[in-house]
Amino acid sequence: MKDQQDENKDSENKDSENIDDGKRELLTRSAGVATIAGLTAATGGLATLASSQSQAASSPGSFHVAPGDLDDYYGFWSSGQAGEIRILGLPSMRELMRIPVFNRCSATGWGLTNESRKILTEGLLPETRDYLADKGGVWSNGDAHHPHMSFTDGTYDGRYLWINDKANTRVARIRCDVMKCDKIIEIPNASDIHGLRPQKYPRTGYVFANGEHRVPIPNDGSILDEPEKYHAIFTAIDGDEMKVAWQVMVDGNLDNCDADYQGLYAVSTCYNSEEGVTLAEMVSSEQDWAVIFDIKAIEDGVKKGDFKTIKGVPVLDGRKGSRYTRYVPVSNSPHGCNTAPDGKHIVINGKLSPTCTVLDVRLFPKLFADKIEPRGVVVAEPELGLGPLHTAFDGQGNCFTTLFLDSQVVKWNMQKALDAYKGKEVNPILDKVDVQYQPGHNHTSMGETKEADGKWLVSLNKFSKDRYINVGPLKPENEQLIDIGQAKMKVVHDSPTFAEPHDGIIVRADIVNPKKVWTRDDAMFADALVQAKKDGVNLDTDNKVIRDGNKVRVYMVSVAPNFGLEKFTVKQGDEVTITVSNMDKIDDLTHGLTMANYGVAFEVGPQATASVTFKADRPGVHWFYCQWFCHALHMEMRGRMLVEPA
Ligand code: CUK
Ligand code: CUA
Repeated sequence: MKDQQDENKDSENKDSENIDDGKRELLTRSAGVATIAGLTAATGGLATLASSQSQAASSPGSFHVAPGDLDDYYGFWSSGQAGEIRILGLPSMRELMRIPVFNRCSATGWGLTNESRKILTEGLLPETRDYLADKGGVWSNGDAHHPHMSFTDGTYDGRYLWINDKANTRVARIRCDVMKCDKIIEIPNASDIHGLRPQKYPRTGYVFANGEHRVPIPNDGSILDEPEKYHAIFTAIDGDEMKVAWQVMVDGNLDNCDADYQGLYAVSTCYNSEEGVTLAEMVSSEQDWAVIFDIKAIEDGVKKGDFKTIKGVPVLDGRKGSRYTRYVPVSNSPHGCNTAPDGKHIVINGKLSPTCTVLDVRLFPKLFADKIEPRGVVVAEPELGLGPLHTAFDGQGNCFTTLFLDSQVVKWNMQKALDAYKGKEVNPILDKVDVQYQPGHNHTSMGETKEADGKWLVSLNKFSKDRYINVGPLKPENEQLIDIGQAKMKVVHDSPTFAEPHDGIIVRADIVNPKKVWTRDDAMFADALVQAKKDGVNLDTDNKVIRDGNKVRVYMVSVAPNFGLEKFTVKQGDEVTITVSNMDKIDDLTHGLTMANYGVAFEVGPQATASVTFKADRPGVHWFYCQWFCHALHMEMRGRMLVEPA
């Protein structure tokens, strides 16, 4: 028994050593950032509040989902530089599906099929399309940070998800009925879309997207090393049309954003109010801003023509002094921006400051009427710990903030923070729990809606270090499930994940109702249907080869375990389009088509049609086969493409 205790103690020590190492490392790395060193002393005392390291006992709110049982929530996770969206089940934290968006996908053919290439190219700016012309035509990377669902009346409605691409300045939409991306647009005049949030009320509506990095507008080479002429842009996208509705030019740059529950305002965090281009310049000032956008005033400005049309979209001037914006001073380099489910408060997370700044949206009209100073909308500023990045909510007045440098999540009470700001002697901090290690985003079940239910919190930790058996120098991230159903938070599950979910949302399962099979008239393959009609082909029944000059269109039906054609012949140099319709009606009966040694592979879901076009420039016998294990005779589900030498 004693041995056991010693062992536990040893591993506890090991853990805390590792945290300290991490902290030290990160602090040293940011040594140039003078403010951080100062903050250590300021908040050192809080460390004693940290709850115990031991997390051995299982939680009363059970996270265990037995084999065959279903999860209560969907998790929609971003994947950072992997460029996709992942669907998880919660509380089990099992990864259920991946939705390719900004990446290429070997399994589904995303980026290769005609249907996906249309989505990946139709929303590009003409100059980007030109740039990509000799590079395969589509971007093959993305940096997906912020997945958020469409809202109706302050809560999720299960229609769409939107996500940003920081790498190539895009915003994508995912249809939740089939869990596939159906639109991607490149945002003009901005550089590197970061923060993204849909309007919560009355419905989405606008999707707000922050251009993070400042660049010349237009960025055509006429201005280069003159940073004072760079700008950052706030964009409102019409989420139904997937078109830019309007843009607002701001001072400083933009980081994260959120919308209110009234449909009147959006708020963005702004770091680099200094408008610097080097690290030292960007953190030189003690103060940055939260920028508030007055949606109605902006819409009015658009109506009245108070804008410049740049690259086809109305751009309004929202720099300081504009009637469209207000700049609320907050401490240096704020990061997360989170609207509380009470509909009244927006939390600005300090990052370099150990504090969060709470804004009261009910005071915004007064601010825009110039009846109060910008700081007049600040109603609380609790000191929470080192490196506050993002805040989530339980719907019962409590907030959960990730502390990147402290490797902790802190639970604090909004009312107590408001009282403390008014001078009452109360400590808003209720609890702290260690997480492993360095958390970025966190999210509570339904936490960004008015239906926040206070059951689960997930902390998305950037470092896993020693939590898993070593897989080499590149380590997984560590996502931890935390039971927040009781006064004290409890970490109940570790879940490794590949690079690098920044953000996720946890949606009650009853809100999301995807189809089990496609419907034959789905817009996703409407073009294939049009072409088939022109060719006199019935996609549902016909197996035909149509020659049209050096273009060959091959139509096949697939029904397990058969392709409709056992072979077809083309000439070397032909442009071949293969269109496959999966006429199996059974739930989960997916087929695929892989053309051997041609780099061609794609998924065809039940009742779906998918197509791919390639040049048959390699003569010989090429087997095409189904790569989705579909039947006892799956291996036999294949045929030949015979390519006659030129
Ligand atoms: S950002 Cu990554 S941890 Cu892109 Cu939402 Cu804060
Ligand atoms: Cu069809 Cu395997």
